[in-house]
Amino acid sequence: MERAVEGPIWAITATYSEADNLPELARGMLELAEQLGRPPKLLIVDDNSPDGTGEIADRLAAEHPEAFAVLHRPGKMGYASAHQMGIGYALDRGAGTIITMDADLSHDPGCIPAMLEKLREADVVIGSRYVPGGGTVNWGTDRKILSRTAGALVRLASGLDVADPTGGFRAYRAPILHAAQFRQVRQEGYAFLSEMLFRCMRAGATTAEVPIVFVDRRFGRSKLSRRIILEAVGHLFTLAWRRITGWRP
Ligand SMILES: Nc1nc2c(ncn2[C@@H]2O[C@H](COP(=O)(O)OP(=O)(O)OP(=O)(O)O)[C@@H](O)[C@H]2O)c(=O)[nH]1
Ligand SMILES: [Mg+2]
Repeated sequence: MERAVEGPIWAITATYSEADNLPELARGMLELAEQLGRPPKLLIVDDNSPDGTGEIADRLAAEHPEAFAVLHRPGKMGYASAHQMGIGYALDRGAGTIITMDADLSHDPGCIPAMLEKLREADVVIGSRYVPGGGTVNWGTDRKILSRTAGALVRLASGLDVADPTGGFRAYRAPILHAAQFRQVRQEGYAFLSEMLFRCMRAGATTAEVPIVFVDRRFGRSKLSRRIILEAVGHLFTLAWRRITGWRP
C-alpha cells in the first residue's frame, strides 16, 4: 500500500577524518538536489576530526545553508552516537524522513531517489548489497565472508527478514524512529545497525530493500576493530533472547 511521506528530508552522515571524501559527497548531494523537487539536507556530525573535516563541513554549510548543516562534537565518540545525535537533531526540526549514510563515498547519493520512492511502501528502506542488482566493489574475500556471515547470523538470531541487516545506507519514516525509541540504543558498530532494525521491526515497521553497490573507501582508514566484532557477536545473543521473550521497545 502506498502512503505519502510528509515533511522535510534529512540525510545524516557521521564523519571522522573524511577530509578527502566529504567534498565529493557534497558534490553528489548538490547534484541530487538539482534532480529532486524535495532534496535532502545533509547533516554532518563531525567529531573534531584531526584532518580538518569539520572546517570543510562548516564551509559547505556557509556556502549552501539549504543543503548542509553541521554538528560538532569535542572528540571521537563513535559512529552510533553520532547518528543518534544527528537523527534526534533532525527529528526535533520536523524531519519526516531520515536517511543515514557513510561519508567515505561507499554510499552513492545517486541511490537516494530509488530509496525515497520505495519508502512510499515501507517504514524502513535498506540500501541493500545483497538483493539482485546490489553488490560490493573493492572488498577482499575476508571482508565479503565476514559481512555475509554477520548478515546470516543476525537473520537467524533476530528473525529479521532482510538480506542486508547490517548495511548503514537507509531511509526511515520519522514515526517509526520514535516508536523504536532509537535514543535508547547502546550498541556501537554494526550491532547498532541491526539493533535499530530490530527495534523498528518490533515496533511494527514494514521494510523494503533497494539494491546498492557499496564501494569500499579509497581514502582514509577503516574503523573495523576487534571490539566492534566482539560487540556484534554478543549482540546476537541479545537479539535471540529478545525474540524468544517477545520484547518490544
Ligand atoms: N562522528 C564520527 N564518525 C565516525 C566515527 N567512526 C566512524 N565514523 C564515520 O562513520 C562512517 C562509517 O565508518 P567507516 O570507518 O567507513 O566504517 P566501515 O564502512 O565499516 O569501514 P571502512 O569503510 O572499511 O573504513 C564514516 O563516514 C566515518 O567517518 C566516530 O567515532 N565519530
Ligand atoms: Mg566505510
